[in-house]
Amino acid sequence: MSQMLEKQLESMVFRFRVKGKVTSITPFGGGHINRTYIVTVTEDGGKTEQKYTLQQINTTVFRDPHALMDNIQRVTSHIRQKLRAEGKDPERGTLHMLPDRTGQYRYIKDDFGSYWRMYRFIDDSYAYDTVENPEMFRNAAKMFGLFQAQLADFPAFTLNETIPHFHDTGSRYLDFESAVARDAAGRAASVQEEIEFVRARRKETYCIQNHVIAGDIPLRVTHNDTKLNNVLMDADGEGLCVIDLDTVMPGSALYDFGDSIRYGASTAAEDEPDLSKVSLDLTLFEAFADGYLETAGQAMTVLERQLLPFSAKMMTLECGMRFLADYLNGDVYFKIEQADHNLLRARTQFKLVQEDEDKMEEMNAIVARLCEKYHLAY
Ligand code: ADP
Ligand code: GN1
Ligand code: MG
Repeated sequence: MSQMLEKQLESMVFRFRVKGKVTSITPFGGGHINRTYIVTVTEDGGKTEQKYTLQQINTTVFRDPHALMDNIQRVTSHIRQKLRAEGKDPERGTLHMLPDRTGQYRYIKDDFGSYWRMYRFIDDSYAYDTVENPEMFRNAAKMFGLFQAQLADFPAFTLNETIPHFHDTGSRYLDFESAVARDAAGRAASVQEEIEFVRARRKETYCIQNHVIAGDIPLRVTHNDTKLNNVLMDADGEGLCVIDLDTVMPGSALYDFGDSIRYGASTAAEDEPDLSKVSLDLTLFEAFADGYLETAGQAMTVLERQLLPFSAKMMTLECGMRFLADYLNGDVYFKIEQADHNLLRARTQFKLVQEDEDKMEEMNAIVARLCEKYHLAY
């Protein structure tokens, strides 16, 4: 990091309500959208130390940062109240956003038009990029399910849609077809096989959204980006809280479940080039479904429970389409580290979709069995 950037970041820190001396600023995390820095601030000549995460919001992706921060403020306040009522520590159970110096806003707009926010860093917490064992995945599921349960009485419709049609897979399909038609980067001819893979599944892309519109599936407060590394765990591997709340919006619980399976139940990384290493691990699927049904199952409807396995396939197909569309558009959305990064990502997702299809019956049987375990209608 250049010295100039470090100075800029340091002056940004003190535009929030923070006292002391910045002793380090380090880029952190491997997200595809925002930029995150860990900031350490000391006071009393180094006697006390507090860490923060400073984040630059990607305003190309999130066009209304005010609306986004308003969502986060309201959702974290709601969870904080719940935790206090249960005698739990809100400082470890949800994110704490810092106000600016005036106390009026919870973000800063800098001279270049960029938006910044700061959270208290939750000490002794761990975020994992890969599932190390089924128990870890089960604990993450319990946290995402708990998040759902904590917000069950929050009026979902009052939240801002930070990215309209975010998990509307049918609308994502139309975006994908536009990208193919425009072929902005001249890459369509080289990915015909992948394009046809998506097209063969066009009809299914409308399924979940149609149920939501028809009212068969309830609108809930959903996280919408339920990767494993968006749950913080403590040193014993127990879940602490759900983070990365930019995409919290009104949505379906199926989005959260499906996206978690997409990312966490895969045997390989999202950008693994060797597709023979990419498959769906049913033990991990079961661990997640178990944890999720334990904390959120009671509040779910029968149709939601029945569609859990299908949601894994849909969220995976959707993400693959988004990666492929971005590849066709010339890599304008997701951060990339190599020229074909988005194509590699798309290919792992399509391999997983194939796996989901091959193992759909087994996934359905697992959910049916777990519903029996938790005495839930199926
Ligand atoms: P991104 O959009 O880059 O995924 P996140 O908000 O998920 O951004 O932050 C990236 C990483 O930073 C997380 O996976 C986690 O490791 C860490 N992190 C973020 N906020 C906190 C926090 N308040 N306390 C501790 N760690 C955090
Ligand atoms: C992005 O920011 P990050 O890396 O947690 C994306 C998700 C995708 C994910 C794929 C706002 O999430 O929707 O599923 O990449 N977030 C946004 O890894 O588009
Ligand atoms: Mg994240």
